[in-house]
Amino acid sequence: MEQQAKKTIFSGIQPTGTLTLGNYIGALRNFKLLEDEFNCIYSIVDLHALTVRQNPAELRKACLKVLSLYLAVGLDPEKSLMYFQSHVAEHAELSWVLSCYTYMGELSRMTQFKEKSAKHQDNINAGLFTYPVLMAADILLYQADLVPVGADQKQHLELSRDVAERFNGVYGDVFVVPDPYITKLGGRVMSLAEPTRKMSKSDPEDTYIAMLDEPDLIRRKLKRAVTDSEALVKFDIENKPGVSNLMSILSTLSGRSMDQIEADFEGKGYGVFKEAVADQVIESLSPIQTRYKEIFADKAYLEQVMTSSAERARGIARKTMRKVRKKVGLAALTL
Ligand code: ATP
Ligand code: LTN
Repeated sequence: MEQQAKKTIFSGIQPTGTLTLGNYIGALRNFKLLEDEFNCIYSIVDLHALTVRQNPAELRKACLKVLSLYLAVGLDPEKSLMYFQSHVAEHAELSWVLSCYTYMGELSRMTQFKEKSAKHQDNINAGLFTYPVLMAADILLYQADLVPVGADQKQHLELSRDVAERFNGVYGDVFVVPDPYITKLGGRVMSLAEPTRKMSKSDPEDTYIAMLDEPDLIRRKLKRAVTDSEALVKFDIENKPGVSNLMSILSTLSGRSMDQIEADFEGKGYGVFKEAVADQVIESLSPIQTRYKEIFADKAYLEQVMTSSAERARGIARKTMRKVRKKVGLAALTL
């Protein structure tokens, strides 16, 4: 039988702050699960991070931290391409071209733009507004079929599809139109303090669990997580968002079903339940933390992964960009 080419997966994580349990469950964990079945490209989207003011030294460190975490969850640089967005100039170039095929009205409707501009009122910059165009450029440059992201990114993905279809409509089949790949369970881990909002690494420290939090801290944070006064472990997002969020975390990490969790904690109260969630989170994160420490200390290895990945990524990006330049009518320069 003829072997079908593997589909391409593209995703990215911003090197802003420290990665959370939300990033792990919604993104990183799935990245690893997809590695064998797909041709995977995972970017560290450092240009996106510039939409919010960053301390240069901290940003540089955060980039290496994310790469180390990619490797610590077990991603294999021989199989998955892990590279820094800013190392491939074509991202910025395609982003400009695509911005000429994206409407102001579309960008103004993006909830993330509305949320982020409310949060950073002193710095509502044009990059924050055109953020989704750069994201579309990321995806379309690599002709990705599927994009695994948390549910919060669905709207941005729909925009990427619209822009790709619009461009293809004018110039023929230049881009693969990407499909979202959103896992149902754990697609959205919620804040520990306000369980109706997503857990976010740019929120205050006690509202999230960081992937690198020490066990004691994880326990303390979960103990303080907002629940309700019913003392009943039951999955009901509407009326019991806090408990449901903790149940989702436990279920995704342990593989236990919601029914099973409800049965296991019947009549047991929230103290015991929260301890069990903490045990599971610690058990899932600690092997990653151990590997992370080794990898982050090995700067030569990180450098080597970074360099060889950038080369490979550039090769793919260059090919798409050549096609785009030709299609839109930019004169070819043969050097
Ligand atoms: P910020 O909070 O600074 O906006 P973020 O964590 O939302 O950052 P990214 O770092 O770019 O944004 O997200 C990386 C990936 O993690 C994306 O695929 C995103 O969908 C996913 N993700 C982020 N937060 C959550 C969450 N609470 N639950 C599930 N997935 C999440
Ligand atoms: N906006 C995304 C990060 C991101 C991304 C991408 C995700 C930038 N470019 C391309 C998937 C594909 C976020 O999660 N905040």
